Amino acid sequence: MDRIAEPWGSRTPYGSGRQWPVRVDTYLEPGIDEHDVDAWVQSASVLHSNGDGLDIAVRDGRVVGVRGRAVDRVNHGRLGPKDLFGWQANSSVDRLTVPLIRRDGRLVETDWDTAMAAMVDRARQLLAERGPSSIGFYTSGQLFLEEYYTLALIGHGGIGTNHMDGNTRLCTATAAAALKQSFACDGQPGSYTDIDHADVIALYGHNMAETQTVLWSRVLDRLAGPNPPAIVCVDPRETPVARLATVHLAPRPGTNVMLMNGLLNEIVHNEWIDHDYITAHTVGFEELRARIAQYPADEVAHVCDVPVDDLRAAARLLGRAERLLSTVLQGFYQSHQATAAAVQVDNVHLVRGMLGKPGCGILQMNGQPTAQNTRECGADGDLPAFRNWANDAHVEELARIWNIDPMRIPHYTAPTHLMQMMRYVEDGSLRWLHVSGTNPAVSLPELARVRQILRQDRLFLVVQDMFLSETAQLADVVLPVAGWGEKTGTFTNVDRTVHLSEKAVDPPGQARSDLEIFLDFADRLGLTDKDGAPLVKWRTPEEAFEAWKRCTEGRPCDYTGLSYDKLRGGSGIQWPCNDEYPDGTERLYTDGRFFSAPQVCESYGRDLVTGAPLEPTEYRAMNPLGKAIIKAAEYLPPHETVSEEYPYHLITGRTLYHFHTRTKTGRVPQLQDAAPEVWVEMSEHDAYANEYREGDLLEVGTARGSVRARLRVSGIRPGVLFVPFHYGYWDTPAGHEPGDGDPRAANELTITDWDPASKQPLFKAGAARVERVAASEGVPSAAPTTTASRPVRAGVTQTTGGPAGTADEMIGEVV
Ligand SMILES: Nc1nc2c(c(=O)[nH]1)N[C@H]1C(S)=C(S)[C@@H](COP(=O)(O)OP(=O)(O)OC[C@H]3O[C@@H](n4cnc5c(=O)[nH]c(N)nc54)[C@H](O)[C@@H]3O)O[C@H]1N2
Ligand SMILES: Nc1nc2c(c(=O)[nH]1)N[C@H]1C(S)=C(S)[C@@H](COP(=O)(O)OP(=O)(O)OC[C@H]3O[C@@H](n4cnc5c(=O)[nH]c(N)nc54)[C@H](O)[C@@H]3O)O[C@H]1N2
Ligand SMILES: [Mo]
Repeated sequence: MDRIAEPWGSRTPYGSGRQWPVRVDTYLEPGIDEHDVDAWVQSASVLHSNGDGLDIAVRDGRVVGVRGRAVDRVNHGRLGPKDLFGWQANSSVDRLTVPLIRRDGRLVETDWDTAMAAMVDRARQLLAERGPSSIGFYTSGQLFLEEYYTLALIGHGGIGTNHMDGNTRLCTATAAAALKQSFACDGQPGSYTDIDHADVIALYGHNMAETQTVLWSRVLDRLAGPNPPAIVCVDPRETPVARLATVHLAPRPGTNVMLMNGLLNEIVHNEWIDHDYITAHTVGFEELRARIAQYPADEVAHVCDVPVDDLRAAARLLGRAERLLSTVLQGFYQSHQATAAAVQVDNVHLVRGMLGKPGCGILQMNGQPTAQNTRECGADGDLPAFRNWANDAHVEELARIWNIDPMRIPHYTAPTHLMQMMRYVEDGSLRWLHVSGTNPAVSLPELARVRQILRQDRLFLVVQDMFLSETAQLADVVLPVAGWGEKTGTFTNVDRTVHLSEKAVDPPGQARSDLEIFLDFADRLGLTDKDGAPLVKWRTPEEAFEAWKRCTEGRPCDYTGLSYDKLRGGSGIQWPCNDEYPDGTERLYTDGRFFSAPQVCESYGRDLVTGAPLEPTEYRAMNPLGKAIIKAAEYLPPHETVSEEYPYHLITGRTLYHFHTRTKTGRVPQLQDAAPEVWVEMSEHDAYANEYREGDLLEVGTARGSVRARLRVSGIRPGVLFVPFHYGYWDTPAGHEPGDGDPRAANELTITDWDPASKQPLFKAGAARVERVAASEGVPSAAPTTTASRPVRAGVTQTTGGPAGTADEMIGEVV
């Protein structure tokens, strides 16, 4: 099957409460078939958060393909287009293979000793002259658990800086913040198997069809089977999810809280609620009831600009569902009032008592493959294993595990979030920044400012990457890393499933794993514990994993029952996994018990409007018995909104075929050809009003900058523009400066602003104008036709992969 043309593959229908059938997807390099493969090495996908289990095919020391793992609980053998083809990026000719160092303004090749010494010398000097707060770490949602835990120990316990964050700040900070508000602790309550049982599935700002393609196949198979679930979709674009929805609400961007309050008001007003559950297991219901009463359906429909009948229809589905599954992602997390909106989805479940039972799940989704681990391990600034920085007993316990003085672990205030770290770099207090596995020169908002900040002479910038990314091009030292398939480690997906990913092949040239680099860094800095022994007490991934297990003992994310051996051979396993739950745990909160007791909880919560952390005493007074917390929120108008000068709402996001800044997918022919260049989506209504045509070259401008892109007339809501954020400048032809000449990165346009509670930047909340630069001459834009960017008019060539995009499917029992 051509899996570029048919991203979700063949249907294997199944009914409510049944097992999702197995379908094993395989793609091998042309000319290779299964018996040419020397070894199949166990792993899982790292190009999204779904965690599709797969085996890597190796021949002559090279990766030659992948095959889905039939036994894995996540995918039952299926793979998506990025899973099938994305691995080819590993063998690109332009991988980084030796360290680079800046000399006389230019990056030149060097050896590991010189590169590491430069980085360590500068860190030492700054520590002596300016202290730990001059040092910062910015990591990823794409490394392995073992690497994050090591980095967290070095940062929190060794150097003692509070300036540590992950690109999870841009990604799933709001998922964590919402879970901390509602349950006082991170960790997804739900399970993917809830799809097998649900009678209503609600997707809030989540284009699952494009961003977790295999999870969407599971939904498609339910839709094709007996007793299909109803689908509620909340998204201003006509995504593949919206097209199959029972009710599609396409709200005005930035009005999610208004919409949620309206839905909750309908649900509560109609008494579609579980009073016993509310009384036994929650606090805060009366405040919610009073708040949402101020959001009558007519007014909500007006502000959100959705038909009031659709609003009521959606509320009825949510209110009468017997098994409700909700998923939330960037349409909420990166929009105005992110945490407040995401929390209202939790509230729907709490007032309906729809939690901890088959089909009744909340998935405050992650985006990146290992984002859960960034958060768990504390590489995002939180303390490891969901410890509470504001609880001295938690800090002392961690200090005991690490054998250091508790005062060495910064906990005087909340960890510094990335946008604040960038500000510290800008004003010169942060002078040494280590960036691993992320490309901020494309993925952060307001790129002109970001480039200026990262380019400063007084900043010492270290970038650890597989490729010479836009960010690496600005670095003082570039360290070449081993990527997925070239190193061993574990990672955890959205529904808490832990997978082992084994090393299949050697990395190119002198590249080293992130773990090896972190260990070398700690050694060279001479970091020690309070007895003078080396601070980091492990050398291998498996030893790091064993150390992590000890750190999680007794915490919500308890890994003590897992081991590399246990993760080998079968399916991934969901945490908590310990003596009590030796096979892992399908759902959290099954008995209405939470991790929210004041002495246990990870967080005391924050004010949703100001973001101020609650004091321990305030939390104890509010939730002394450790129940779930129903937190009401008022709707506030967005900071930036449309005006005469900037009449369109601008939202940004993804397409099915690319991953982020394309450092991998842009190097894979099947994926790059499916979505070769940036485009801008506009409704037919707006195109007609402006006399624009499909394929016209438009300039999209905001108060920050501009981007040139060809027009795709799509099913997007009138008044809204969409620009995918994948297109940076690493493949800019020689002689062009990134950002000059052909501005195409969506983040040239986006605003420096963030949610007060989660500190997640607002990538989907801006005002823009457009003008035409050149007419199309009848040539359509190159945007994919299989996805949300499907053209409204015929005449655009369909997106296909041809023979190169063809992969095998085997439907049936376990092979
Ligand atoms: N193909 C692919 N898959 C990926 C990734 C990728 O780059 N490519 N990245 C992974 C990562 S890290 C992430 S975080 C996830 C993201 O996965 P998603 O969140 O599903 O993807 P996005 O396209 O960022 O945004 C989802 C939707 O939000 C809608 N939206 C915008 N503004 C609003 C609003 O105000 N209200 C509402 N209700 N909706 C709005 C957009 O129209 C868009 O369709 O995907 C993961 N999977
Ligand atoms: N406008 C706009 N901006 C956005 C978003 C949006 O929707 N709109 N979404 C935001 C979201 S949700 C996310 S997650 C971010 C993503 O933004 P980034 O994190 O900047 O995106 P990536 O391209 O995934 O960058 C990861 C880098 O890590 C490298 N890498 C891969 N594997 C490894 C490894 O094992 N070790 C090391 N050291 N490096 C590795 C890759 O080559 C790549 O350069 O973008 C955010 N920015
Ligand atoms: Mo993300």
